[in-house]
Amino acid sequence: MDLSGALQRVGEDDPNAAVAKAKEQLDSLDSVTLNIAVTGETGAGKSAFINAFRGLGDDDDNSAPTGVTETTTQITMYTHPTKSNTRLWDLPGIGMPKFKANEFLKDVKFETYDLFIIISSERFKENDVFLAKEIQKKKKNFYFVRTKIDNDIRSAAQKRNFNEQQVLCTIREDCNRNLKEVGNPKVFLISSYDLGKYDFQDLVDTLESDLSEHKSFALVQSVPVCSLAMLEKKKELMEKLIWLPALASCLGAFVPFPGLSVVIDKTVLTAYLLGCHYNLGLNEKSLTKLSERMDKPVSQLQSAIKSPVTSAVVNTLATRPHASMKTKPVKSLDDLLDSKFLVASVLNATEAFKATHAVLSEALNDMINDMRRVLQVAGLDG
Ligand SMILES: Nc1nc2c(ncn2[C@@H]2O[C@H](COP(=O)(O)OP(=O)(O)OP(=O)(O)O)[C@@H](O)[C@H]2O)c(=O)[nH]1
Ligand SMILES: [Mg+2]
Repeated sequence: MDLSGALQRVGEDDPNAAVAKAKEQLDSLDSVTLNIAVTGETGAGKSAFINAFRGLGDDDDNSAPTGVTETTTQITMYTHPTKSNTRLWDLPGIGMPKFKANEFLKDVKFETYDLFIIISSERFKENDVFLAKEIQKKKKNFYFVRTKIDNDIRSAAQKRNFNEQQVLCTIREDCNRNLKEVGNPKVFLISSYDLGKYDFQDLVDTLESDLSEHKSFALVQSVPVCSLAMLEKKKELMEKLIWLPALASCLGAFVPFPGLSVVIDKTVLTAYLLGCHYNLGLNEKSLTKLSERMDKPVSQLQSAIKSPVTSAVVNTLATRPHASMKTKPVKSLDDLLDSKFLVASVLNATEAFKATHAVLSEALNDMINDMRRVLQVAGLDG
């Protein structure tokens, strides 16, 4: 996209006003809230799903307590660790002694939630169908998730003539049998302990297409990079939006005298790149989580990170130098950006936008390639 395309997107002819508008739009993208309610019977796997969605393990700090004994007894909100305006609500299922159907309807403020996920680890029951109908009445979307699929596959694999697709198909049909009354909705089969498998990606795709543009952006930003397919999804979204920080960073670029040196707002670029780094799962916490899950040393995953931009982000974030960086000097993100703009000839608004767009695209592409290599090393590239 060139400058005139970007100006058209924000609906402004005046470049200076367009920059201000682009900043506003970036802020509003950042501040949009997404409220996902997760409900289902006790032990169904609500809390484990919420933890997985937040990229946390069940034992992490701030994770939702999980267990075989009844643990969720009141509505609890969990914010996303890096995207605090994505909220997951742990809703005890209907039918629990403490949460009878009429009390549930009274207590649950339907308008709070953008969508409902109804979880079961078995067949869906009368209460699930009842709830879906109530949600339907309130004109909200609901999605059925059949969880703990890894358990089903593990036990089925013990049998002769095991065929994974066949097992999944049988579970799906079995679930659907009880959901005819609510219009035969699609049932998403997932394992909270392996989101890269089964229907999690399909669930995210479906939610994304049902949500408004801003909310779907919040959704895709917050889902963990559990597979190569999820990484590609994030890449697509980030590339689609790159024109916005590119335009927003053209601060002072539009001086009316051609030939005057222009100013690029590095704080916008830096904030955007730091956000991408988190969203792609390149931050230390996410890599540690991935290393635990895939049983690979974190140093091995980190060795897949080759781009100067990712190293510069890590360097900018680090309070102490990283072990792998002690040997080679690494630029800060600020210095790296300076060196990129030094080679670009930025004399006017068109060139300023071209330069910020190119720098952001290249940096994003480098980070995505880093994450692709990390996934390969982790064994998640299949
Ligand atoms: N194998 C496997 N176990 C799971 C999965 N999801 C949850 N579990 C286990 O199932 C048990 C119950 O999960 P929770 O997430 O605590 O269930 P819950 O719906 O929050 O239960 P309550 O809080 O009692 O309403 C825990 O022991 C989890 O470890 C999954 O996808 N796969
Ligand atoms: Mg729970």
